[in-house]
Amino acid sequence: MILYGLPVSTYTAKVRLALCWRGIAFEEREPPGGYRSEAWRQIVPMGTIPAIDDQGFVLAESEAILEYLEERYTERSLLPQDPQQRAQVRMLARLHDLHVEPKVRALFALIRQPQERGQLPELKAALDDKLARLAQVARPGPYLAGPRATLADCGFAVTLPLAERLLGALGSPLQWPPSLEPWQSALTADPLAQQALSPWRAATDTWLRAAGLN
Ligand SMILES: N[C@@H](CCC(=O)N[C@@H](CS)C(=O)NCC(=O)O)C(=O)O
Repeated sequence: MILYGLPVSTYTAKVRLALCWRGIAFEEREPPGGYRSEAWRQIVPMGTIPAIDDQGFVLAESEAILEYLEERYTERSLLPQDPQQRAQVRMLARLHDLHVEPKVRALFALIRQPQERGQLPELKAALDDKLARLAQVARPGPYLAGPRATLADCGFAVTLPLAERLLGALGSPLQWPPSLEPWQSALTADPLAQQALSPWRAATDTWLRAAGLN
């Protein structure tokens, strides 16, 4: 199994975390020519990372990758057995990709372009609203969908610490909704999660330092 991605990429970290939680051996490579390049678009036409190559089967889109891994490998599944619980996990995973992650990604412009930082209060309010909504939907136990990690946790485990890191660097610390605090503590104490996220954390720190932030 090859995972194509970059250390700083949040969606690469999402898939890396699933691979680590599942115990699936993989080798990580950078996309040939870089993401968005013509060379990479010959392999993944949309030019995005991550993608996997499983013995010649190439697949992009993180959620499709995670679902493929569920069907291809049965050990240490990240989906519950019960249909309603499975649906709840998938719903949370989509909330991440469609609603929460874009609000975190919107902060990237403020890191890259200091002249944009006047937008911080507005962008932070939009993110706070999404987190409050997430806290209404998810009842951490301590993972987002119950006592064990599921597909629902993979994206949020990257994106919410990233939001905390970016807002801290921009001088406007994130206030976690209280019901998400046990989830945050569970991830911090989860060795596989920490191992999977460490390349991404280091790359994020490097990115922020290069932008003159800490
Ligand atoms: N929906 C895609 C999103 C992946 C994504 O946005 N990846 C970023 C890096 S974290 C990327 O490739 N950006 C380049 C682009 O969108 O052209 C997925 O889940 O894999």
